[in-house]
Amino acid sequence: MLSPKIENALNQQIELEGSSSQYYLAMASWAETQGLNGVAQFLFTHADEERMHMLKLMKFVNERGGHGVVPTLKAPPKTFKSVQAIFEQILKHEILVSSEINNLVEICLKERDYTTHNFLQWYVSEQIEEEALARRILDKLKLIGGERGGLYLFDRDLEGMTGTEKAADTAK
Ligand code: OFO
Repeated sequence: MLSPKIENALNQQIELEGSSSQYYLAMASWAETQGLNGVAQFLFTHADEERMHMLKLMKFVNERGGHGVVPTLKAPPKTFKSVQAIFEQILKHEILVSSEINNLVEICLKERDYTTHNFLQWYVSEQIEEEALARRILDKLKLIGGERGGLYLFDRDLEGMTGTEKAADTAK
């Protein structure tokens, strides 16, 4: 059984994962309007992954006798400055998510909730991957430096990928 404190903290994380999903969805849609189909596809997939992160938490909360609440989300931005700006925001956002996961882990230890602590380890590993992927993509974009031909190839590289792992391989 979850303590009210842990239930509340997990519901806050549900909200954060839900807003990550909306955020990436907004980026994906903008990228598609710019003809950046590879970037768009990558971000649409990423948005789905964030929704899965939210659902996984929701199911866990319900299984443990709590109530996973569907969050009210703020509207994400509609437009973005550039592809590089998008990936800079993604890295910043993922660093924030990692720090929230770490806070959650700490609360679990303080409350001696080892079951939730164990469950959260999946998120701890996932955050390492997400931050590393954003950094690798950003490094590539910095190398390209806004050059159109480079951006075209970068976009083509991302096209056809369906998950962060595949993307991580190509972004190396
Ligand atoms: Fe859910 O990992 Fe990104 O935000």
